[in-house]
Amino acid sequence: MSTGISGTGKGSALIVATAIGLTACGSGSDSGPETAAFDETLSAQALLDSSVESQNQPVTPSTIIGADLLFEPMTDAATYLVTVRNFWGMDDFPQAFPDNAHLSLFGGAVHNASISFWEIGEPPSRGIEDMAEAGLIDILLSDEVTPAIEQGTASSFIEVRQFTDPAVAGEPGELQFEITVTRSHPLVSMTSMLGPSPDWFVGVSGLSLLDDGDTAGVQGLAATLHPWFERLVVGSPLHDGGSKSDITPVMGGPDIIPPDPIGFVAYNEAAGVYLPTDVPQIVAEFDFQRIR
Ligand SMILES: [Ca+2]
Repeated sequence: MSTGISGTGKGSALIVATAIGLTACGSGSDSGPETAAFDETLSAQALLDSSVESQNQPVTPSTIIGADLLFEPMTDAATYLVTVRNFWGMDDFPQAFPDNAHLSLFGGAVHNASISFWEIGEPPSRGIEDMAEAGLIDILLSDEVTPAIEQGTASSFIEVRQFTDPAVAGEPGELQFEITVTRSHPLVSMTSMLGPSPDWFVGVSGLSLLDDGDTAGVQGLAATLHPWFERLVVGSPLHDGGSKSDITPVMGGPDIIPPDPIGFVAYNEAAGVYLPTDVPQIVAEFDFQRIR
């Protein structure tokens, strides 16, 4: 039985919402997390609790209740409003917190399972390295996403040339943009440098906007059978791109050649410094809300 809390299958983030989330969450005040120590489990449970209350009947997260859906769940295409929330701020990450803190440009692709642009535990591509070190997305888009589009494994760019503000007094910085996915290309990979930083970034890799429910892992096989999420909220850990060795939020520093595998870095509150870690620390959130 599904719990509604499942991994992406790619290890980069945590899925916390379900196909029944949108109307149950309401459209009023933002009930999102206020700190970097966001607990995805609580958030998911809150969504599920409110879903159950509003429908006054027990549901499982992958249950589709037609009357509560705003959009036909089995369409070929779905368009989402993506809200990025940046939790990186002085209050929770005080060590050398930069005056010009931001998330840099967002780059990536809508694609299928035949291609991957980055993975935890794998060294970064040139495009991902440049994104993580410099905040630039041109190599990623021109040398990696463009060939994928030409080969049919990707359907479109994700290219958002805007910065996202840091969190201030518990309020995350926000950025919004739209993406359109299709059954042939239902996956999203996108990244943005935590700026300034040596090679730290946020993002998702191969995140499916189809609700795989209990059949996760066979999405290619069963894509036609899955509904689109009405809303999906994904926490992004702070990733270490593996190509720079410094560990304070400052640009540049010594190179690691060849690059280490992509991993995690986290602000250790007790020590008051950033440290390499195997434990993901959420610094941003991507909220996918279906709008068409
Ligand atoms: Ca590094």
